[in-house]
Amino acid sequence: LDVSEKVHAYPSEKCGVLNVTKITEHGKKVRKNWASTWTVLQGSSLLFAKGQGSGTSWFGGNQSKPEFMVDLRGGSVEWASKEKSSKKHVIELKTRVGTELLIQSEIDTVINDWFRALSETINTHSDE
Ligand code: I3S
Repeated sequence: LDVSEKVHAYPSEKCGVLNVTKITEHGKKVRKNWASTWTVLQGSSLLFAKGQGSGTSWFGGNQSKPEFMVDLRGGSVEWASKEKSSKKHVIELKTRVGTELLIQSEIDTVINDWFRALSETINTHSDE
C-alpha cells in the first residue's frame, strides 16, 4: 500500500499537531528543521503532514497528502537528552532504517500521551 491508500485502509488511533524535526536520515546527521506538523498514528505507521495548523481538512480529500511516513516496527522511543535539544518534553524516535526524529509539544499531557502511544505501538508490533 502506498501512503494515501494506507490512510484509508486503517483507522487512525491518534492524531494531533506536534513540533517535529528529523535529525538523522539513513544513519546520517541532517540539519534540524523544527516544524509544526500534523501527526497521525495509524497501525504501525506514523504519518506527517507539514503546515496543517488545524488539521481538520487533512482527511477531507486529496488536497493534502501525508508528506512523510515512518514505520514504527523495530523502532524505539525514549525521552531525548539535553544534548539532543534544549526544548522541554522531547521524544526521540529511532526507526529500524536509521531515521531519527525529535517530536515535541509544549503541553506535557499531550507529549506523555504520545510517548505512551508510540511505545505501545512499537511493543505491539515488535515481533513483525
Ligand atoms: O541542536 P542544535 O543544532 O543546537 O539545534 C538548534 C538549531 O537547529 C537551530 O537552528 P539553526 O542552527 O538553523 O539556527 C534551531 O532554531 C533550534 O531550535 C535548534 O535547537 P533546539 O534545542 O530547539 O532543538
